[in-house]
Amino acid sequence: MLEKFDRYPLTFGPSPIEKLGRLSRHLGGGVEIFAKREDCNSGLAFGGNKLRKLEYILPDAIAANADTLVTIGGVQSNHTRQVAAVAAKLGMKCRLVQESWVPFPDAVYDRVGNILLSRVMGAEIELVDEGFDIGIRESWRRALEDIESKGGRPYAIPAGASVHKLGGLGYVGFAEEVRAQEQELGFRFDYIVVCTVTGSTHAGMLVGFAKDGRADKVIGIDASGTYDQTRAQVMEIARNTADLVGLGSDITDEDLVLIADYAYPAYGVPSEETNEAIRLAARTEGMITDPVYEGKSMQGLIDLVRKGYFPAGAKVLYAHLGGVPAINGYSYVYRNG
Ligand code: 5PA
Repeated sequence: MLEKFDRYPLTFGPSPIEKLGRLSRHLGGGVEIFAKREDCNSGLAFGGNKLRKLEYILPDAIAANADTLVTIGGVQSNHTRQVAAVAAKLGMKCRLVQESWVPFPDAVYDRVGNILLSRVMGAEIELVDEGFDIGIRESWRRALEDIESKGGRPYAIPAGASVHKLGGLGYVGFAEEVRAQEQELGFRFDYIVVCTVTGSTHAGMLVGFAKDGRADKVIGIDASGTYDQTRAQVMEIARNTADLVGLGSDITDEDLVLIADYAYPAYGVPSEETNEAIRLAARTEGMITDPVYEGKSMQGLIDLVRKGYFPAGAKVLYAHLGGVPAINGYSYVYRNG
């Protein structure tokens, strides 16, 4: 589906799929859980889902002769860290707008984890006191204008690389990669579980898995806490991406499964149940998930298995999208494990 698009390789190649046998058994053994490890997909500053998206965006930035990548996120954004890494790798400048999306009181929240890594990689960081919003932000527009006014050549990447014309392609590629891995494994996954916030990861998967009739088997776990806006954004990106790749069929509202139940108490704030899920994955599999994104989709996965949402014998693929560095911003929560 992606042959006609340029791709700039930023990842190691197909990310590994591993069976989470101890976690599956702990949850009763009725469902087989696997993880696709997008969290170790690259050597660029710990990797993650944004690199797969950026592989299809970077050729456009290079063709535009840009000299500065400009993007936006929260203080502990994984996305901004990955853009900083890509800019360093390509010898470009990087300007990051980091807003106060998370009302989190840890004393070193803006000193450790992702933001620390972005600073070390040489990104210019502007901290802005604005709340959470996955849409286009004024602060980001101002940063673009500022660079232009100083004679720079900025390239605009929206939050999560999502509302960008090429932002959905990477996760169409994810679906194709899973299909190839299924050939080798000798079976098909019945469900794919994914964490959804700015939407292009889920949207790309919808288009990629629509090709073999599995769009509605992609189970999105909302971590934004702004369900309606996220749902609308996933749908819009999915429709645009379907057009772009020439899918030949429509993505419908019924295809989009997005579960709101695990985003509480707020974006970026883990509930006690999220923390229990993080500990369980860590203690059964040595697999680390973060309190903002993957811990919430892990919580969703565990709860859905316990509730019998997946039929007996189902094979469920948990997309581990990265994000581990942010756990350092939550040191007080995990001070005793
Ligand atoms: C993020 C996003 P989408 O934004 O494509 O829906 O992906 C959600 C997601 N898991 C899931 C991890 C580890 C993520 O980092 N992160 C954002 C960020 O600024 O880091 C875009 C919000």
